Amino acid sequence: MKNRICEMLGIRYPIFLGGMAHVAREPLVSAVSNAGGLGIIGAGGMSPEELDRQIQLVRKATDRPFGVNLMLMDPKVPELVEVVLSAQVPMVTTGAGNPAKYMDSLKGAGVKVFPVVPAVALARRMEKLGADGVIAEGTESGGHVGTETTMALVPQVVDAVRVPVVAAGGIADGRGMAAALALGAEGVQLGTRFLASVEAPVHEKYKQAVLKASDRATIVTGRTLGRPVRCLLNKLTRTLAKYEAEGRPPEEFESLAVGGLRRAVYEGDLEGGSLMAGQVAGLIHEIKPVAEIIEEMVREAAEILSRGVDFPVP
Ligand code: TUI
Repeated sequence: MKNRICEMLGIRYPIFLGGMAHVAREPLVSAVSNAGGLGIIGAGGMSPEELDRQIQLVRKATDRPFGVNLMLMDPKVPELVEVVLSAQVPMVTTGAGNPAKYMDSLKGAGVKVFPVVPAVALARRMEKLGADGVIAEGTESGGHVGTETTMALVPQVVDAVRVPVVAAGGIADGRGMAAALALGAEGVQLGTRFLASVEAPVHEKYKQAVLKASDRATIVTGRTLGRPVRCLLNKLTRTLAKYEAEGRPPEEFESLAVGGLRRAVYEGDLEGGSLMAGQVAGLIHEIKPVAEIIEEMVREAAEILSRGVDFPVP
């Protein structure tokens, strides 16, 4: 039986590139699609013109399917949806909010929609509204996070919906992919692993910071303000955590945090930037080409899943 996600989207492997704002752009997006996964343009922080240009660049670099991620806290989402529709982008993922008000226009145009869901209730609502699949993302992820872990969330979402589930958060290699499939997911989405790739258009210092990270190198800040974001610990995130603990006014937090992701991605500002990364940063020891990451992951997952067990089966 063929994998439902591969069949629906016309891809070889059920591996999505996380739609990371400022990171999931050309040439990373086409590298993932050309390697048999699904490249996804992170439209967060883009103008409609920039998104249109990125779509054209991806189309020049690959004939394979790709998607666009809409970061729903972005006030420009309605215009970005227009760009997606007029460019006939085949699939969209959404994050950091409820995409209900865009579902009809996207589905009406034949766009496949995979909302990121941090909880079972939203997964059910999205399926009712016509989502083609859902991405169950655990709190291990980098960037904007929910509260539930991938290990606990994925099987609960799998039990709650009939559409295919993609697991995200805490996956960086074939072991993680095998685990996700064992939990009932039919695909995986990776961000941090692809950020630390040769093709990621990210400052070298940011990539090196991911390689240096240990298991406890990340922290979530902004939960008390309703915007929980996981980043590598550095001067900025330590200060933000201190401001929150002291109950300082949100404006003080915001004035430090604003522009943090741009400082990390474009300037490699290791102390003043928001180095968004997932808990798997500690698992990543080498910057590799995307095709190698994908091939190794698929081979490792298949090998693990073909093993028997070393205890008696009752
Ligand atoms: O969206 C993400 N991760 C992100 S977005 C982002 S951009 C950013 N830039 C600067 C500061 C802050 C953010 C960085 N990382 N992941 C998908 C995701 N979606 N995780 C959690 C959710 C989510 C949360 C609540 C999805 C839906 C939701 O619904 C709430 C509701 O309205 O029901």
